[in-house]
Amino acid sequence: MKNVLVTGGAGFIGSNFINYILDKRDDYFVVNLDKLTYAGNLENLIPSEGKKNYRFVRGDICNAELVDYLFNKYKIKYVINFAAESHVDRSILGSEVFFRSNVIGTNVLLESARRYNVEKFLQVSTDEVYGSLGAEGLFTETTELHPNSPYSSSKAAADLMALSFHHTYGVPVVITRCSNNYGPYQFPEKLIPLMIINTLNNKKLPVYGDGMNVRDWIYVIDHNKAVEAVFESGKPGEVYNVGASNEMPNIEIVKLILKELNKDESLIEYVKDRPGHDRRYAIDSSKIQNELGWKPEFEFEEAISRTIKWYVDNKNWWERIISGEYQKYYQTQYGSR
Ligand code: NAD
Ligand code: TDX
Repeated sequence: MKNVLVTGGAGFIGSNFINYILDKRDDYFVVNLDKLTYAGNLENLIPSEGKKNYRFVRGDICNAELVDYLFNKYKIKYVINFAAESHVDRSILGSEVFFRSNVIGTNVLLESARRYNVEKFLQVSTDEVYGSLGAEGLFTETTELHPNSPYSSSKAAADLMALSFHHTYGVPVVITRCSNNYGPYQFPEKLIPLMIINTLNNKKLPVYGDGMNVRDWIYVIDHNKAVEAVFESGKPGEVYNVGASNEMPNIEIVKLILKELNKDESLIEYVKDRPGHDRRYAIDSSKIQNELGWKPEFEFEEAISRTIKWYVDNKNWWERIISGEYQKYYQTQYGSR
């Protein structure tokens, strides 16, 4: 049995990971430590609830006493750290909590991992640590780090700290740097779910700047299979880029959502650009493909249609979310449109 502490498992990617891994394998005992911030939602984990090899603990990864207690109680030998503040726009509105959770929290986990001699520590990171690309080229694992937002700089800091724990103390750290994810259970502050839900509600679709910023999209299950591959076979001290070679300008995604939902493009509204908005991300994932045999399996056209359908079919899930704190955030970010 692998006793794994999965942090941030009530968020978008973490919950998809737990549901996926517990469905597939019975040799993982998963302890999910999540603070349940605005982004954490236990409804995402209904498929895993009640499984004998799953426990949920509500708590903060910055709480060293609690983290240490959990390592001891559950004989934790493995960590997968998804927990983070994850939204770039929120990091621009206020950065402090990003450095607390993403940097201090990672430090607390690494300290316990060191004391309890863990066998693998997987830090879930992002392609945003590399900064922005021009019209050409791809991020490789040796691209210089150049984070541009408070969010991405906190993730880069955590990556460097994790690698230093490998170098200094021999903690078997591995890092994944993935591109933009989409899929079920994504909080509707991110581009794709926000645009789907606004379209369904006949609300304006706020496109930043000229809409020509490019992101490289991957279906969340492909990301999670990459996390599994790096967790199982990644070499300590190494970084693995994860992406599905699917670059698209934002405006194309927005138009595709409108088309799938049979709505008119007049809903599109170009709004003030995000400050410091990175122009283009694109990932070279040949290292994980060649060394660990992972490759993306989902075709974008099929997986985005399936994702849109999920939001159409799961109105209850997102209606509860957008009726709460979300309204306050929406007003601050987008005004009363
Ligand atoms: P999310 O915001 O949906 O979920 C984050 C989860 O972490 C939430 O459940 C939240 O409650 C929890 N959390 C936050 N602070 C915590 C703390 N201090 N202690 C315990 N739990 C805490 O984020 P996501 O999109 O699922 O991203 C998960 C991870 O993947 C993050 O580390 C993010 O940087 C990384 N990532 C995300 C993407 C993407 O496209 N969403 C791409 C690459 C990497
Ligand atoms: O209302 C919007 N209008 C708009 O034009 C929003 C929310 C976004 N955008 C643009 C900004 C980006 O160019 O869409 C693109 C995607 O934006 P987000 O969904 O906020 O994602 P991004 O900033 O690219 O970061 C995401 O990918 C990398 C995740 O949020 C991070 O957690 C991950 O590390």
